[in-house]
Amino acid sequence: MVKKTLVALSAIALGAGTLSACGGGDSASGSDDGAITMGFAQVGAESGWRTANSASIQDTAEAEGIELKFSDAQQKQENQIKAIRSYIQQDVDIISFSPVVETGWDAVLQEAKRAGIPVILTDRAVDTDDESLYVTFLGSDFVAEGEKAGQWLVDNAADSDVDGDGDVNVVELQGTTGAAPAIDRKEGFESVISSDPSISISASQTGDFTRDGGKQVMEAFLQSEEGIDVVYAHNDDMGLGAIEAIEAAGLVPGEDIKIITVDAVRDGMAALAEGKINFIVECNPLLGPQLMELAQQVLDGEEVPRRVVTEETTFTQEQAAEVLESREY
Ligand code: GYE
Repeated sequence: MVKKTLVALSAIALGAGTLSACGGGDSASGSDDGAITMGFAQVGAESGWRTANSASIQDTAEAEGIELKFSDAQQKQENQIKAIRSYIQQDVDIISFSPVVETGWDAVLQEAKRAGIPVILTDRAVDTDDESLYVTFLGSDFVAEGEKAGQWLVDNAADSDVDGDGDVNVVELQGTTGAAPAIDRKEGFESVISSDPSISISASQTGDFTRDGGKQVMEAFLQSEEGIDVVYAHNDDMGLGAIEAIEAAGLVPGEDIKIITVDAVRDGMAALAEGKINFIVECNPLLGPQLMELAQQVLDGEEVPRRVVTEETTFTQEQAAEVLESREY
């Protein structure tokens, strides 16, 4: 296979059909010269987490001599599907992607299967009845992340009843509607807080995993909701947007309103260490090394586990202050 340089393709380039003529013409079963070609269809660049994730995948591919075709779908499923189709046309050795939402992938995954190109899911899961459509899924346990967030709130319920009315009134900033981490982080959180009748979610809306989205939804909540004690944001970026809205309303984030988020990217950790966030559940974006190793194993014909779960921890304000300096992302 001809060695090409790492290509970053925008969704616009994909739309313009610039990829269709680049087929290598060789088989999709690994390459004779040892160089693997991977097509990676990324969700977008919506958050600090995503930026770190993309960098990890691109840097590892470069270090390992893997030829990476990388596309940014700008959080649109249709763009991801186009990208995957273009990788099939180009006859890459292996396809990986992080599905923006869970459903609606069967048709394009069938096409990859018919072309004999293995697919590795990374970061987010798909909802399908046909398990043969992907080889393995590498990523976090999002339900467990939601449970950890809920457990902190249950353990700190008395302190979190900021207005002292006997009820812990939570507003939730959900991730992208239909995305695995939004569905699972909600489910995990709700299942744990249900053990404490004083805690309830009074409003819940999507902020699409972006800082701006979190800010706008929080502004609306501050207008419509009485006595908000806690914000549960499905990622740091939305939590950081909520902080801006809370400060603009003349309130003190972390004190007047407690904030729980997921990810533990550097900006989130800095806000946690500063006292503006109260608790962060870690979600590790550095999936590049494990992904490239899995790709190599699959193309070498080795058995790989169906599910590879990344290991993660949680951070309090004190713990964030300790590790902030050495944080990798
Ligand atoms: O938590 C969020 C990002 O899928 C785990 O997507 C990922 C999530 C992450 O936009 O910040």
